[in-house]
Amino acid sequence: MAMLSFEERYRVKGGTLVGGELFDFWVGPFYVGFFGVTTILFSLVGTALLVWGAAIGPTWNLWQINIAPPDLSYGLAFAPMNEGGLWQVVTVCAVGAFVSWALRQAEIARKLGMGLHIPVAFSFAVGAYVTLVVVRPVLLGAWGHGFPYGILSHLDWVSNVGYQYLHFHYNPAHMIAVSFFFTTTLALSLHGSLILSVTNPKEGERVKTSEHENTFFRDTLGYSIGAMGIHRLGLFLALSAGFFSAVCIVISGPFWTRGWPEWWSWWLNLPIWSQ
Ligand code: UQ2
Repeated sequence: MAMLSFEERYRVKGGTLVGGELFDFWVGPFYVGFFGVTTILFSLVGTALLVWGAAIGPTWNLWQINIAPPDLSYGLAFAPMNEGGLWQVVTVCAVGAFVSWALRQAEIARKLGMGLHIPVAFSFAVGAYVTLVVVRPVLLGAWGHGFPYGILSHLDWVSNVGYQYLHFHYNPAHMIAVSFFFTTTLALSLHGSLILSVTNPKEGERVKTSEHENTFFRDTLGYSIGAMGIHRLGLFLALSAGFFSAVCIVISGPFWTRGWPEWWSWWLNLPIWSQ
């Protein structure tokens, strides 16, 4: 079935979480819905505020524009607009837009009778961002612990926070997150290359079958994880990468304040080493 006629047939009413049939319509190819409207509103307001912040700031240089969180002395209070209040409102808009987007995905999945895997997966990315700009700052008692919105400034923030713990690569959750990121690229490179190798043959040759896919990996590794399995593995690896990234930053400060290399002294302090 041609894609466009499929879409026509599956443009069904219902499945909405909020607003009944009020926003239950399409504009061109796009489903609108209540959360489409809130996504647009939050993104437009947030983007306009970032541009306003650039306008009242010292530079239009795209790399150097910086919308910084309030000074630590403001704690968890509201700050004046030009002293970090802008960052606070932009953060509300960003969280509002990301959550709206996840709920719009959920509504579309419900309409199509699909599982909620996509909004659940997207929620891990949103959760990592919320951990950085809400959860960790709240646990540390000041919005000033959020990261600044700017291309170079957020890189400086990552570097500074890393050095605050001497050597962030000794953070055990960071180690796990990095391992999951690399394993994700391994899994997708195996899967992407396998699928292209069987479905994109030379001119005049036949497309190969799932038996070819299984046999290739049984011949090389003695094991094939299967067509469903590789996607379950990929989702698990990717979500774990995002999850452990959030864990590694939220434990830095709230649960461990010294250098991360020192955390490993638990190993040297095991009773088995004492004479
Ligand atoms: C596979 C399979 C696929 C695949 C891939 C494999 C037919 C189309 C890539 C091979 C994957 C394995 C053996 C798991 C590798 C483990 C890690 C942790 C990267 O068997 O089934 O389906 O795409």
